[in-house]
Amino acid sequence: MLILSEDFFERHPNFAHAAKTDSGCGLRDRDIDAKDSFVNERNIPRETAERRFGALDCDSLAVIASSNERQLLIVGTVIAAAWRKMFDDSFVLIDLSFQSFLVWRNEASLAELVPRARPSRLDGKYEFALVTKPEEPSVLPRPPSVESDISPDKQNEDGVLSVQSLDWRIEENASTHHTGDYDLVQSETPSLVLRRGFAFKLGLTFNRGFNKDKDVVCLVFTAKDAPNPSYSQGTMIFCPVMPEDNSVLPSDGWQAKLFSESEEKSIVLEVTSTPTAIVGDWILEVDTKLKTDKEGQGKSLRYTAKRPIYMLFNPWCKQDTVYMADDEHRKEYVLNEGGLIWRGTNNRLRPCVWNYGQFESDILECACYLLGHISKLSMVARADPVKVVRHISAVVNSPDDNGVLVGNWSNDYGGGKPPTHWGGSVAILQQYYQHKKPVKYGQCWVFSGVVTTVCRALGIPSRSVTNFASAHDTHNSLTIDYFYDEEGEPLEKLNIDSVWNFHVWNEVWMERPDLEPGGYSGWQAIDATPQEESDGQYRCGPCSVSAIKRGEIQKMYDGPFVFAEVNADKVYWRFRGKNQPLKLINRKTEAIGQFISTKAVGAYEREDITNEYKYTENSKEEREVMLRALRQCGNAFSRYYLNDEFEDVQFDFQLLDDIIIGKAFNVKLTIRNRGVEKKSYTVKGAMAVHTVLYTGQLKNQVKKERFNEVIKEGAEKEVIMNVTFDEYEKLLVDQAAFNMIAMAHVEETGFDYFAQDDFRVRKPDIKFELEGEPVQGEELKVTAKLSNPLPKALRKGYFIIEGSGLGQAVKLRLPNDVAPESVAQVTCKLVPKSSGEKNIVAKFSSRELDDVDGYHVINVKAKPEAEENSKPSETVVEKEKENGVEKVENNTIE
Ligand SMILES: [Ca+2]
Ligand SMILES: [Ca+2]
Ligand SMILES: [Ca+2]
Repeated sequence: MLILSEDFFERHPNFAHAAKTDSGCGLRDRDIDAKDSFVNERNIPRETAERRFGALDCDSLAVIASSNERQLLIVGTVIAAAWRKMFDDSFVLIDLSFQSFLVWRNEASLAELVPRARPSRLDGKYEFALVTKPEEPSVLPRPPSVESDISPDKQNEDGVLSVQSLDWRIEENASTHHTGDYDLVQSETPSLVLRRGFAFKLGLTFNRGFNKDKDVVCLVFTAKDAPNPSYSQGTMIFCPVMPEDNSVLPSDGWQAKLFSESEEKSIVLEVTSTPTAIVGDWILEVDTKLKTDKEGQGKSLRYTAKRPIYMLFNPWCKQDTVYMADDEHRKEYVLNEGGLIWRGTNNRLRPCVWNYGQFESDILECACYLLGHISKLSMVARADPVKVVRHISAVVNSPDDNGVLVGNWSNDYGGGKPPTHWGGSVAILQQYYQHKKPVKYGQCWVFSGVVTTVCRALGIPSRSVTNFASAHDTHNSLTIDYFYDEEGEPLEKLNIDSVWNFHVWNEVWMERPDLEPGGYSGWQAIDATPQEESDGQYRCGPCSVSAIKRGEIQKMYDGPFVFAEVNADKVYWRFRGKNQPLKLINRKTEAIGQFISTKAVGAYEREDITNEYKYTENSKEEREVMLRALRQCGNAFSRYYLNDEFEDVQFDFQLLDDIIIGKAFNVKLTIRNRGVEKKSYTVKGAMAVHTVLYTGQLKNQVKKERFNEVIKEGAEKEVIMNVTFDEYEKLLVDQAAFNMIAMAHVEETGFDYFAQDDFRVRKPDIKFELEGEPVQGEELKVTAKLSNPLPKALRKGYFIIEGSGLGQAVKLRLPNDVAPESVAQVTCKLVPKSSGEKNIVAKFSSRELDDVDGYHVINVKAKPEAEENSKPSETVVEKEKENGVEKVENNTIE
């Protein structure tokens, strides 16, 4: 048994990411299968399993998480059906016994990944213990809190050192940390704004001289909002002051070195934070005591700094994952307070000035507030720029969390300012920080402007990016789908994808240790405009721009959405109903994603970054990337599109017109190897025909055949299943409808094909022949004919012929059976009673075939005036013998 705690996921972001993503996509079938078979194979009583696992339904759990080549199955209990619950405040169990059916390489790599894991197995039984949160990591002993309120005069020279004042050395530190522009630094009572990973100086003045042989001074930094500050989570840092020449300093933690003892009672310290420190505001305390005092004995003093220290990301520090090498780039993307954001259309790119103002008053405080007080971002996650920017993309919009800006695209901006009102982020963030309520209103460029400001304020290199003809793919299909009916009319209800004239999002610069190896560092797209939910919240990214260019859409986060924005194909479908295959009728591959624009470094000019996101339109590479992306995409539209447009093996399922009852029919699947990849493919599959009820429900299987074909390079094969009348006769149901299905799987590419179609078994029509012109009151000789479609004789057949204004219906029995393929024929004489358009209707029934009908329209001429009403209305049936049909004696309806 292995027990992992929440903080495992904090320390191993790869795992958390993989697991969370799978949960976001819903469980895959194989995960469910794995879980079920685990339970079944081991005969775990269902009841126990349910108690242990929570409800064993699809919502509850079992997910395969992976880290590079290693995989493991995580089984946990989720009290609520929500996945996040599991990671936020529940627990996760991992059972080594899963290795029997999982790719779990060895325990060594497990141990390496999970240093706190404790494997054990109880008597071969697979026991799971429910373990809630791990014990709180122990906090290092602190001196009792005694305020340093003793005046220096009273202090004995031999007493505990007492801090009298603290010198932030603002100017010097702001210069080395590139933070001199912050309003916080420039104010009359300045605060220290630092970038992590760099050394800074602190001056301390004591009541007496510092004696390194006698005095102990320890700096204690506490992340301001940490609910339970702890050393192990990095939310409480202890920095004992070490002599400058100390060689046993820990190399990976914060350090405080004695820099100089310039004055009698003062010392200067050089403190270095780690490049992985938590970003935000910190409280500094200074603990002092005498070395001779034993632990817990003697007097200690604590001095608390009045103002917080702000710790930022550090693009100047090579060890920080937001490191940016080029100084000009840092000036532009971190320090530049102004910029351009493009709007307009792809015919008219319109640059608009935007004041980011990341150093203005309240902006950094607001950014820290957004990290700490809005929505959920754990303290530990605040050290990770990947999590921080994902969080920013969520909190800059108001849904879910009462974040900064309310989006409004209605043209009615009552109760707020129209999005075009704003010329920068400062007023928005100041208003938000003052009232802690969402500001009205924003659209994409406003959301993006605010995100740039918040990121730059926190030290994350960031820029606003505009994409023209930007797609909004609502299905994660990577296609902008338009549906038309068979008349060519657009189906508005289905047409929910859209293309925006322009859309603005952000790029942030950082490494992606959660995705590497593979080259995913550099610019990452994030998008705060609330468009689609990502794992249950309106947020988007960070999504590696290099991954998008290579079509690797499964790389965290929201690859399909970003890919579609810049390079979806526009696809036009013919939609013929829910159960019918979609037919691709047209596509446009170059329309989406044009002139992707951002402000140039060091100049008020446009830089085109379209080729950062995709290869040139019309190039071979651009199509290859689309193919790669579509193949990773599970969406049904993508699969249809793949086969129609990309797959080397193509399928065509021949749709059947209605067939005449009695006839055999073929179900035909054509498989073609396009030969692009110059190889053979093995295609396995099945075809089946079912009868269908009037309600569309499948009833009986008529026939099913499996196939297994090798299709050589460039070859084409037809797979045919023949269904005879004998096979379907007995299964004919109401309306005589059938459904046919073809399923195929290409072994080499993993492509799955599925198509189905409905068709009807139609009965033949009764045909009519007339002798002479129909005239009112005159006898009309009508012959009705029916060709026997069945491969068997029709017994006890009869026709019923009638028509409006043509007198009583007549029933005409056939004296003999009708042989296969011969024609049953009856003739009768009708006398139209009135003139005008009339219908002659005939019905045919027999033992073998019934409910057959036909009709014929005649135009009855008015009779000459003189003869009107001279004859009685009457129907006469002529006795006749023809084509095996004997005369009919009776002319009454039975
Ligand atoms: Ca939000
Ligand atoms: Ca779509
Ligand atoms: Ca394209």
